[in-house]
Amino acid sequence: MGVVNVTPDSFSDGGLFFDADIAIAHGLELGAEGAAILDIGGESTRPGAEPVDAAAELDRVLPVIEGLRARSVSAQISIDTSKAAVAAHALDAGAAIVNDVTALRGDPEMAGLVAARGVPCCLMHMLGEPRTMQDDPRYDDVVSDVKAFLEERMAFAVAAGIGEDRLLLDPGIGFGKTVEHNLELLARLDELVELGPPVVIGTSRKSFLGRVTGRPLDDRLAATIATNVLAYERGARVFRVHDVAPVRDALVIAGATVRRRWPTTTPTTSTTRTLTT
Ligand code: PMM
Repeated sequence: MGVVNVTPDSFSDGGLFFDADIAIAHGLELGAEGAAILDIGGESTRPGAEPVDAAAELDRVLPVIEGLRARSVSAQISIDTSKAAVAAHALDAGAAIVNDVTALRGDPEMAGLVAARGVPCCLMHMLGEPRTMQDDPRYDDVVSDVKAFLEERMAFAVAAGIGEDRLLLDPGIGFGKTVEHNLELLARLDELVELGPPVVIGTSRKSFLGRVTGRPLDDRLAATIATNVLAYERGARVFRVHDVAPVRDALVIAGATVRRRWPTTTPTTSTTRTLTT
């Protein structure tokens, strides 16, 4: 999953793709690099970020979704929003997945919309809200607490009419978590995989990588790759990243090693070879 943040203030790429044409070109590039999903977001969720209203968010994301669809991008488009009105228009414009960092808690209309449209939906864990989430987050046991939260949100989604087979789960790395919490979640990701739905992981360039390696924002690719490969090995299946090409290569070789099979072209095709020895 390649990230296209159409915001002036996102954590790592804020302002870079705020212009629709530049965002579209970037999305096409990530698609060409092998992204199966492009995650388009119009509201920053960085720690301390102020919310934006639906109209402003739509002005940012709709031209990008329409532009990508008009250029027949083969990747599926996911809309990163917690507002039902934004999701509805994005789906009308050709998005096919809803990525809701509030796990259907942000807007009372969201669950009904996702159920009615029958689209996949990512439920992400966040403690508190972006403005305050990094103010001394605490858990009894972070993995058990996040697991219980995701289980409860799954039940809520299913009760609202969303098929369990439409759900994706995400522990929300960096969303109300200390460095230790993030490391614990990654180390024990297999416990969240037990819940059933595919697990999404988003570590790309995040600040805990900088805290651990001492690297600035623009020098965290190696750390991003390491965490994604570990997450893959522990069962994660969707990897939300800014740098698609290098992470794709890392995941292709990780997958080939685990399965002893490898794709002949890109990870999005089904043609595979099997080792005979
Ligand atoms: N992280 C960000 C935004 N949206 N969605 C999901 N499902 N998982 C994440 O980890 C996630 C997200 C913030 O990262 P960015 O500002 O670098 O895009």
